[in-house]
Amino acid sequence: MATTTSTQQQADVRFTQRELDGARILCECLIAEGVQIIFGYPGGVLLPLYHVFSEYPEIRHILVRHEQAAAHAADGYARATNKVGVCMGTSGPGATNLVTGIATAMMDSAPVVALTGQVTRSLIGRDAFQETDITGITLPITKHNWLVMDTADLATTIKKAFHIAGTGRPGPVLVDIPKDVFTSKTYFSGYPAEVKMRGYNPTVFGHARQIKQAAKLINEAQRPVLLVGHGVTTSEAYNELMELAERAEIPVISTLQGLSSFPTAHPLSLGMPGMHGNLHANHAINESDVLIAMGMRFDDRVTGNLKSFARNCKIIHIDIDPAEIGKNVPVHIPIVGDVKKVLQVLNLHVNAAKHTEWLEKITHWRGKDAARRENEMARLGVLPPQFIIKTLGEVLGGEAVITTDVGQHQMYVAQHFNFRKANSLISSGGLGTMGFGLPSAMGAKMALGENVPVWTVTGDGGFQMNMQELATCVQEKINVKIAILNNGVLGMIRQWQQVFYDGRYHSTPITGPDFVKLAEAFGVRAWRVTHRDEVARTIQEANDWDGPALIDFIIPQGENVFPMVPPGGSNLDAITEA
Ligand SMILES: Cc1ncc(C[n+]2csc(CCOP(=O)(O)OP(=O)(O)O)c2C)c(N)n1
Repeated sequence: MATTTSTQQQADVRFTQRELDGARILCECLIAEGVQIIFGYPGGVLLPLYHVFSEYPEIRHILVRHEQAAAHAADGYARATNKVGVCMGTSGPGATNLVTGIATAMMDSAPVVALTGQVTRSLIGRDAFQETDITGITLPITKHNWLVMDTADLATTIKKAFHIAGTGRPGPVLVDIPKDVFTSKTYFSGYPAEVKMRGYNPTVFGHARQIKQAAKLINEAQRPVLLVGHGVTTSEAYNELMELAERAEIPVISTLQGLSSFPTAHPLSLGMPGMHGNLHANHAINESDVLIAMGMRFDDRVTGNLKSFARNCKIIHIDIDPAEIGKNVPVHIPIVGDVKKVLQVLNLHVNAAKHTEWLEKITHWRGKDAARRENEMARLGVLPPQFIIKTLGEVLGGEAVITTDVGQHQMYVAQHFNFRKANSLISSGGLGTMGFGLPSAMGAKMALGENVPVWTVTGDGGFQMNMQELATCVQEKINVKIAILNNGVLGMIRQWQQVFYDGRYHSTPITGPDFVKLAEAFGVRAWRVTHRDEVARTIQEANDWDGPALIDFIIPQGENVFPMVPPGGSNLDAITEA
């Protein structure tokens, strides 16, 4: 009897000790998950959580100036490290402000957990103040989402959220938490060690027979081409890709997202294909007999008109997401699996080979392309954007990570930056989100630390979409560098108006503030550059500056990105001047 009582008493003590409110449970879970940084913005329903944050100094909360930036920053953090990035917003407007960032992460397969506050459970469905059905809104742009209706479900839901975001094909996951789920208490037995979800079992190892078939096809190929995308980065398959390319002497073509997975200067690198890609890359795909596509999804910006894309070859497609296989192009050998794991086996079966004739043909095309580029550089004025990007690559010497916004400058980076470091380009390719550049750079910088310079290259339009984040950089001491290619227009849209809409430039001239004064008003060091001679020196100075810095490069208006494949056109019909 006495023994029973004492056990009961002990259990009671433990019970009360481990009875926690939802806010503290969430913090315990995030710490157990290894979360060190959350990009967020408070609001009424989140206050119980912000109230307890100071008890958990392991978690650093970065107060952004707009929730969209929180989502992009979490995305940048995730892409830079392949770890899950975390962002947070309050119910209603806070949650909807996250939406663009969540959709961006979804389209580019970035692992993000978005936490949103929700109105109290009893108010859900009553058009309560700041109520939004955020799980409904984000259903098509998340890998999965939950509304947590019971504090007792919080820990397992968070475990599942991180698991889903970071495994298989990475992607964003949203967890919506009502205010009174944060405040009500429950017994917390610790963060679950593992999670089982019926119906969610990503296939990681490719099918052995298909891998062997693929190797046979590669061994017999006369004109093979590798077409690599973001999946190489997410699975960190850089060495395996290099081994395959060099052993079997196969040229490597990269989508925008795959660009930094293979060094630009490598003799086998053909750069980017597609709408603004290299002509020689498009020709090589067209004339290849075996196309080995991996971790890429045959986006229309890559393929151009599908009727004329890769008509003369057999296609091997390696991708972790089975839904990608056969979605846009018919595939001869489908391999579902993680690119790294598949290549590790594939490489065992691929023979050493030389493709001298094939490479000579490509060299011939490449020569024509190089001549076109030289002509382009020669005719350009005092401060051409192409020159700035080339110089940026030279000054930074392969150390830096570059994020971009969306527009002409993004394509100049893709075409002219010399990528030497694996996973050094972070850009919104799938959704093409203006405003991505600065906040994603903030996330990447926080992830990578002091030794890796992080630069964002942005346009004067895109920068104005999230320039308020300069304040975040100053308050939180985030040492990012910003290069604005300032042409006074929404350049890429103006280019389309020039080429396809008779040059009627409606709503594309765009004014901006004096970016140098603006930066200084925020407490950011800034320079204006108007001539080639100042470019290298100023980049070096900004890079060496111990704090956030901005360069306003005044570039000519009306400069265009070539080559350019008209939308819906064949990649072989690229135009090279307007
Ligand atoms: C949020 C958003 N709105 C609109 C667009 C359409 N868009 C694509 S490029 C572009 C112009 C970008 O101009 P700027 O930022 O000045 O860069 P530039 O093209 O001049 O380098 C626009 C409006 C977009 N991609 N994202």
